[in-house]
Amino acid sequence: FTSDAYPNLKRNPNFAEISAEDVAHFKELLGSQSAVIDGVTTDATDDIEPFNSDWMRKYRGHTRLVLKPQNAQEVSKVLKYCNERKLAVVPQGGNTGLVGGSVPVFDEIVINTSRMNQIRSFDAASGVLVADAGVILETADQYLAEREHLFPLDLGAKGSCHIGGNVSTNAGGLRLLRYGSLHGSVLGLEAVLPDGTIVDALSTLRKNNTGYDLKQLFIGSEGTIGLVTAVSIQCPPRPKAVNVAYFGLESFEQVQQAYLAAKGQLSEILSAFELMDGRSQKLVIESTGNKHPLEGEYPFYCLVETSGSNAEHDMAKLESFLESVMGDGIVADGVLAQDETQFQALWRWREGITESLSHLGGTYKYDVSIPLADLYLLVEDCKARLTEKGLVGDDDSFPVRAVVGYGHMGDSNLHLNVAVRQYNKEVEKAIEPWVYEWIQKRQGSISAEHGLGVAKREFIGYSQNETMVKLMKQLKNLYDPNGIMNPYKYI
Ligand code: FAD
Ligand code: 2HG
Ligand code: ZN
Repeated sequence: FTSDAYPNLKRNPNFAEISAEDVAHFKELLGSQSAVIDGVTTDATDDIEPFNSDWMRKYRGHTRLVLKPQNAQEVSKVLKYCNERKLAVVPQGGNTGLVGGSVPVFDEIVINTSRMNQIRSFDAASGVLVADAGVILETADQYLAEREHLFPLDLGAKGSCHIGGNVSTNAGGLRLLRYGSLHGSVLGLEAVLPDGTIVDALSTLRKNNTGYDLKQLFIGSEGTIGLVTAVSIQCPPRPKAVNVAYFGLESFEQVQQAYLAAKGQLSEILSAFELMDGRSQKLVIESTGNKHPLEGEYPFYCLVETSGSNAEHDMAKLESFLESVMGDGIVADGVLAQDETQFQALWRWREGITESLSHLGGTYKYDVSIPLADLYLLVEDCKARLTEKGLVGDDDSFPVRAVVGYGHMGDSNLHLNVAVRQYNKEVEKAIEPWVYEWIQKRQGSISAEHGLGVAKREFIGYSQNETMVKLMKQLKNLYDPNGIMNPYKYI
């Protein structure tokens, strides 16, 4: 999978190589013998493999050292030492990132946040949660559920990803439409700069106009300027009633009409509007063996969720929405979840796509933001291009197994995924840079929510102009003059 993942990259000779003295030093820094077993892993055995390999098993690094500090003070000591020694590092949370950003490219030290996993405080009146960066998203949400609140972010990787990783990638997820971006809900954070400075910006205030809002720089910076050690976040009350509808449509034109109708009719209770194409749903059927909720087959499916305070009222609204769009011939067929089990089952048709694709071999992923009217055209054009080049087909002689489109319709965010039997340069060349040019022509973004990592590092220019890239480089140099933080990635 990985032999040619980084054809244009060479190890930066300015970085030092880890010595036995370094390892001894880290062992001393991270505490007693028993803590060290967990805290420093030095064997290049199976144990270290998961830290070197990304979720897609597409990118693989060669670290021999994983450090698991327990707090900002330990991170500070580790980073200060690395900075002085010019040892390059990669911050790593749950390692669910989809752009190869969370694993080393060469021998960078992995600083994993899994032992920084404490909830620090929660204030029910304000809804502000303060937690360590290594708290797993689902754990944070369960903690909040017990207190009738909700983490304002949800995504398919919730069982593994860390909230520090979420903030560092500015993850979008399934309900951004309702709860907004982390740039709005994160109130503060604590981070450590490469020189060991602890940035205490862990404010719990909703409003704070006292100078530059520096915390925003860490949101989405993918570990390139510092390591986030804690987050303070505004959490809404948990909705008392959550309902979901799943339906099939004959055209993308109708998908847009249904979205418009949902916004108009469900307005304040609308909490998700997700799009899945027919091929993506067939893949879920093939990999799970589950029976599809609708009888007929359609080229498009949508999942609509409402979250409100009155179950009966919300259900009546959702029923009347479904009746109206079916009556108007916009939606061909649809179902409503009648209980929690059906609710979860319907969501799995959307959340399970990434996992289903992973069973096919490799996947080229394009996480794009484009004006709504053209959202699905990208999938059609890509399919046509690969067909014309003789790369897609049903039997084993064709390298491409599926071209699918799905995503967060409500955010104009499409996930174009091209599944291949194995990673294949001919396929990659047929898609890139064509796909980026296609997006640029429509003033879109080549990364709506997953970030740039190593996968999109060369393509930032398709979405950011020279001035913006220059300013980013200046910021990077200011925060990380030795360039030790997540090198070879986008900046
Ligand atoms: P990692 O993968 O460990 O790291 C991601 C990046 O952040 C790396 O560059 C890393 O160096 C950096 N980083 C991690 N922790 C820190 C830290 N504490 N300080 C500084 N830098 C850090 N993403 C979405 O936006 N929306 C989705 O709907 C979505 N769904 C997904 C579904 C599945 C099944 C999978 C596998 C992934 C999905 N993702 C989605 C991508 C991924 O889960 C998110 O990007 C997530 O936020 C990454 O969190 P993590 O803890 O796994 O971070
Ligand atoms: C989703 O929305 C995630 O399901 C993953 O962002 C998308 O795998 C992908 O391309
Ligand atoms: Zn997504």
